[in-house]
Amino acid sequence: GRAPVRLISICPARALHSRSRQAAAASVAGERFDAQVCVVLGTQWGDEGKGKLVDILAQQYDIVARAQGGANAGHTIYDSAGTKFALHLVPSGILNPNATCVIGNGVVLHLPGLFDEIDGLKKKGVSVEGRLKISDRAHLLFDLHKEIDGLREAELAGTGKQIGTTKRGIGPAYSSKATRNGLRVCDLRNPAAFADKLRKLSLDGSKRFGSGFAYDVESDIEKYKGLANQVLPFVTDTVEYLHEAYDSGKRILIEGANATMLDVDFGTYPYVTSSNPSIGGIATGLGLPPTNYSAVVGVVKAYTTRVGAGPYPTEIFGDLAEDLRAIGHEYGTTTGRPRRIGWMDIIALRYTARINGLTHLNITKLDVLSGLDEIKIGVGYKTKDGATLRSVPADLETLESVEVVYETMPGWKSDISGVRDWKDMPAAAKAYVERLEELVGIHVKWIGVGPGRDALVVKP
Ligand code: 2SA
Ligand code: GDP
Ligand code: MG
Repeated sequence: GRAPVRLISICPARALHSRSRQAAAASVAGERFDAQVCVVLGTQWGDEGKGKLVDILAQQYDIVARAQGGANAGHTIYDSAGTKFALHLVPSGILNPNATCVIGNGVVLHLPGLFDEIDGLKKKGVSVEGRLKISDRAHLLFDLHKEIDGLREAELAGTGKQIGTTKRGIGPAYSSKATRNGLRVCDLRNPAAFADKLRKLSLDGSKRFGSGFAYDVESDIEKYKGLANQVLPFVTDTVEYLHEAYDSGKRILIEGANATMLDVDFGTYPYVTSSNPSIGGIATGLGLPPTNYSAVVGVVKAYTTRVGAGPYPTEIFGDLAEDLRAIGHEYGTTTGRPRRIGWMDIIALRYTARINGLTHLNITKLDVLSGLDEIKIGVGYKTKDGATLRSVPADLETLESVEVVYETMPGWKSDISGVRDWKDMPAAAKAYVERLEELVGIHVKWIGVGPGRDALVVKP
């Protein structure tokens, strides 16, 4: 049975309201993080809590940039007053009024969605004017891409092999980019050529999907005349902007979206997203080279979750999964879908740590595990023929059939959501974090103990 004390951590806004808390939030990440360029990446299947760390670190950075993905991403953050924000395209640095946010060339951009998001921010008192820069090389994601996403998923439904996409048009938009018939933000500067290219793109959709393809290209062409006027003031050459900022000593924080196990190259293909949420996608998505990165922080949930279909070796079912889902609020930030739940997977984490060259870890949602009698850590994959795998296999048949070897550690009974100092952490919680650190071989710098800005422990 689980101790009721765990339910306390459900309320995110708890005790976040006072002014003194706001002051505390300013230094919650610890002393100034000594990295001129810091990259924050998801190390599992997404929703590790990247947005929260980016929001906190943004207080120490001049620029916060997104490099890949689109509005499939959902980053939930709470400001110091406990107000909730769900961001999709706008970088999670936007709540810091001193930060300039950049949407890089690697992002696929749905303009109506972007302006809805900007309106939503405005209603909550957050203005993006003068602090949002959008790459003129970014590809545009149109309603036609969303429609194709839905049509493809519907086709796959018959085979039982749906990806479980967010239906935000991500795969089709990156397909257009790779097919070389996509439209870019810079195309908005030339309305006649824009209209011509969009008609050609639409024709491609109707050839492939026939009468099932209901996209009204002419009305979208009209709509984009207005959207072009709206967006062009934000548009710039972000490669030049970022390099000049870097050369003048400005501090740049890069926010990864999705995660390496969903990477189109390294993830559980085809159950992946269509970008590279790993370190390479940061370089291609911004034009800022890896030799400029001084820290690569991997965000690691203390357990794992996955939304969408695909292999998931450490998945948990039944009451425990439901319990963790309820306490951790494990529902999609974009779609509201329940997330699948599992134990920590060290084989996958070591694999993603290697690929990304991680320098630090942020363990998140440790509070959600409070009250468990024991906690499992997946430390090995055994194949049907008895072999032990040292890394994540490429083929899904093997991955789906592995037997996970677990280590079991004792849990802790007390609520840790109020802990702010490593020395106040229960011994069993410390032991769990230290064991993860030892298994992955990378220093854990931050530990999340709640969704609020102040709910962070800096580990010595
Ligand atoms: P897509 O839409 O083509 O990128 O979907 C392909 C796969 O990638 C997964 N994916 C995600 N997984 C976790 N979180 C994501 N963002 C939202 C969130 C998800 C939501 O923050 O909660 O609200 O459902 C995200 N975006 C894409 C997706 O589930 C597919 O497995
Ligand atoms: P992202 O996609 O990686 O930015 O993560 P999401 O925002 O989609 O999902 C993470 C969820 O966990 C959000 O609802 C956060 O508010 C919440 N969260 C982040 N860190 C913590 C933590 O340390 N403890 C708890 N309980 N919740 C957290
Ligand atoms: Mg998310």
